[in-house]
Amino acid sequence: MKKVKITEIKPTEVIDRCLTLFGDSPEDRRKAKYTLIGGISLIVLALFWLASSKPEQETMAEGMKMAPGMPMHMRTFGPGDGYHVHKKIDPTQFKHVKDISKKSTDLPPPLQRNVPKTVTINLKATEVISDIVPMTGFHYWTFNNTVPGPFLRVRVGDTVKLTLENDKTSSHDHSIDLHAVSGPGGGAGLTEVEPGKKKSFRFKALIPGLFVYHCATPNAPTHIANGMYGLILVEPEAGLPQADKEFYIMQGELYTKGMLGQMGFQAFDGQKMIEERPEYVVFNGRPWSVVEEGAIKAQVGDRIRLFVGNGGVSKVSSFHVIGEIFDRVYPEAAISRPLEDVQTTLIPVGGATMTEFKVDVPGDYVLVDHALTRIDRGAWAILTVSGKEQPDIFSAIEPESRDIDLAKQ
Ligand SMILES: [Cu+2]
Repeated sequence: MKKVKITEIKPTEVIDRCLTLFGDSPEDRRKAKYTLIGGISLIVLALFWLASSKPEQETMAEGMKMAPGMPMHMRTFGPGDGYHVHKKIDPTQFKHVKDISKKSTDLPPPLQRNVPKTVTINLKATEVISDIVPMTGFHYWTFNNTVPGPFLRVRVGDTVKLTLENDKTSSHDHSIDLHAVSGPGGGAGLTEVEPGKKKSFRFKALIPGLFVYHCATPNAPTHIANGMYGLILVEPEAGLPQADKEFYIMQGELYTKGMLGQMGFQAFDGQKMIEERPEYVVFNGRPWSVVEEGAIKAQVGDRIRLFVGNGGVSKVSSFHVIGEIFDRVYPEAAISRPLEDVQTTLIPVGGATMTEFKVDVPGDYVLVDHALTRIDRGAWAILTVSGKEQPDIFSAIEPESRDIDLAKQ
């Protein structure tokens, strides 16, 4: 018998020899050939589907709902219409904003009227590129090109006509849910708007308070984590107690693919967001925003009011000013029930607080989330108080020998 090397057999001959198993006639072999090709195709397709739908985390429960529009590696039990499909974007296609952070001093003064009126508010949803820290770019989504968005100020009883325009360059629809609204979705459903379009709605501000607003377009936490949040103050009929200075601060989180401090353009990381592991926790959009030239400035004796919100989307803030005690805190921004003499106050995610205090001693005060490791992630600000020293309240002294002896006992 002639020996045939394996390499001398052509693949088509192998197929032909296999097909003889299904019959001798050309018709039988033709049918078998198509059946074989069909079968192999089905197996390849099944293998591809299995490989692509395999969850990243083996611990994920089976039978989870996979929402439409959700990428294969992301699964959710949530009621929304799917985990965020983060589109790959080209950073050169978006407007570059030099400084994304909202100035803490950029807010309207107290309203000087005691009657309600109709107020018109125009906001623009934009997607821009800006630096989290120098050399670390990010695709921020904003209201009016800053994080947080504009501080809105109305009076209880006002009718607010709000228009949201979505910039034509946006890669997503956007919307606004204001917690000051009494009505479904806080306005989100009525303002969900495609790029290049506008939507308007009207609401009556029934309850005074300091309220968060944010984008609520699915996947809502993604839109918030990219920067779409701000505060609206609904002043009570009699206004707020007089303050010498008011400031606007909002805590937020950034979820980047690269670790804290990694340079280069950073894509958003949805997996870190769902695991509540922000790389940055910031005041006013980025680290170092309310520091140095952005620091809050006051004089000894000033009565300061801080409007502080928390966009989140995950971390409750334990807000504290190192070296000060709040004379008054409006917990969770409930204007009718202030607390007095408070050291640290909680700000829920999607909530706000107002703190008031008189600064007695000059120097630099650090504003923090007292979950203090978050300072390393960016959650700190500086209040610089200038004026005459107040040694009767605060000063260094020489230790007395009798005190030292007492300490040794
Ligand atoms: Cu949005």
